[in-house]
Amino acid sequence: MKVRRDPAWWKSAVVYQIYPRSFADSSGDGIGDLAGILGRLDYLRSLGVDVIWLSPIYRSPQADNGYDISDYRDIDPLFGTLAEFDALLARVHELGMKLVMDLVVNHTSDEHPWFVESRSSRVSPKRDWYIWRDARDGAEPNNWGSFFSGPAWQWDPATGQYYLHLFDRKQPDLNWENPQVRKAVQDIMVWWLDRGVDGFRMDVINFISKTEGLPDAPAIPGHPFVIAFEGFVDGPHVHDYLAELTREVFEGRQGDFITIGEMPGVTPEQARLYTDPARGELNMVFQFEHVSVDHSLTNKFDYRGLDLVVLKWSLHRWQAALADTGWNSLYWNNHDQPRVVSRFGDDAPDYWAASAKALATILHGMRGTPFVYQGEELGMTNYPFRNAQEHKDLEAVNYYNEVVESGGDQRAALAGLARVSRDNARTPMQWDAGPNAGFTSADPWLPVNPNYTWLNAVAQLDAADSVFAHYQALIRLRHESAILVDGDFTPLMAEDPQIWAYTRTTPDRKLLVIANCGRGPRTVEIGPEWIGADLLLGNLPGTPATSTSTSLDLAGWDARIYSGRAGVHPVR
Ligand code: TEU
Repeated sequence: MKVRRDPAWWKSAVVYQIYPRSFADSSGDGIGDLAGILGRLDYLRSLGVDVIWLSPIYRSPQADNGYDISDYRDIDPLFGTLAEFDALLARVHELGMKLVMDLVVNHTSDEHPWFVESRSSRVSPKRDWYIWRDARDGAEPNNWGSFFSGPAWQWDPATGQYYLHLFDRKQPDLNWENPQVRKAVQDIMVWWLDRGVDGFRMDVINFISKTEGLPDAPAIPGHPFVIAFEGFVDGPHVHDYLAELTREVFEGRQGDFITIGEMPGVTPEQARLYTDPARGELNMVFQFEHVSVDHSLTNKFDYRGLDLVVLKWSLHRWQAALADTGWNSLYWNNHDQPRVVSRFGDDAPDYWAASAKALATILHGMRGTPFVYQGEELGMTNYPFRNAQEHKDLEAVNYYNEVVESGGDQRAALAGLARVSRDNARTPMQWDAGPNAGFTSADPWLPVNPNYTWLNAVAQLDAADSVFAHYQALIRLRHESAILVDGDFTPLMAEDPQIWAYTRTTPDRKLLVIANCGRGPRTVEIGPEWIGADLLLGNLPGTPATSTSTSLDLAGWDARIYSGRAGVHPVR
């Protein structure tokens, strides 16, 4: 019998992101690798995730930890070999999971042969594969700034022009207007799909089409270079390029694939276009609004603190925007974001576990595909940074140097870095209480968070009330409850600065997701319709299995999911 495949299988899936460098080191060089991942697949299977997304493992000079690729068809020796990749992929499939590659094609490494060729001469056949411009008045062609500080242009003395790099100078931007570039990207994707991978997470894929003429961004006083979002976010041809890519790569191909677009600055309106199935572009996008609410928009290290009402407003408006058309990705964490329990939760000992579980409950109760970033399922926290030398990430290092050089406030810069630095997410995975948290037998490339002695996988795998067990339960719920996938989303108490609550409803069922996002207890009126509702999941011991009143008494960081039947008010 022919099994009919559901093209939208990813709507009920949960994705787990691995940052290979920090996951598990089998070779004893202090850096995680593919064989290390292979050895930990049973752990992921027991967590229950469906899809594994690997941050880049291709050959790379590692200027930006692999987001600078010099060969798209090979594995970096740091991580292993193609044969080890094949073995990993085979085992992932045997265990019933899927594997997604990170596709970084807005830019390459400056050491990629395409760029080496492109910079070799102004008449090189690959000159037009990148974005080269003459100087303007003896300086940069426009005022665009790099995400990693300084201008987005690098002077090339040999050929007397600048090239564009929205990220590091070792990450030159490809020129997607050139059809040969688009064909080359399609060929890479086909090559990996032929190898058996199940899809792609596409890095900054809404940056690939730049505004005609590369106009200056509106100036910001005191800043010679500004990140010119208007110049490259959701640009003029991006939808055409993505539709073409999807058509050329996936049309007629058998299998269950997933495509996820990473899209800083994307608006809900644009996200709906990117993910409208009728347009054939992408399955889902990562938007950035909810991870931008606690810092200044022009300087991410200028930390402003959290306003829960704004955070709720943001995620809720994305739920509404993609309710009828399109699809959300749901995430708190990835390799670019500080740890959520330290950021939006409370990592003090008494509240650490409850707040990690509460935030997980809120996210996994929403409509969209949840993503879990390695260590999040253990409630891993931010690293206790004390000085500038502890930061390894080029974004942090460049920013700090810029502050020092411009005579800025170094103390404030360090405080901001400690809160927001990407290295918070990149410390090694905490497997056990042994040396280096069981991550490596050597010196790890980035220090292990000192709390690994009690915060580790082994300590949690045996405990029924662990953060890990809570993630397991949430993932199981996602698989078992169609209402979590399809149910309508309705926010409650939107203006409450401490309670996060919403309902999910289908014609015959309803769920209430409610969390107290603070230390102080709260009594919350939820109305008679929830009397008799069953507790599907809670995060504190002793919560009654059924609600018996029109109000709930919530302890600090109490989070619950109740299940009721739509239109039924049982009388007790
Ligand atoms: O990140 C895109 C991005 O714009 C930011 O999230 C970035 O991490 C930075 O914090 C901006 O301040 C993607 C990757 O996820 C990131 O790791 C890469 O460094 C970047 O693209 C370049 O490839």
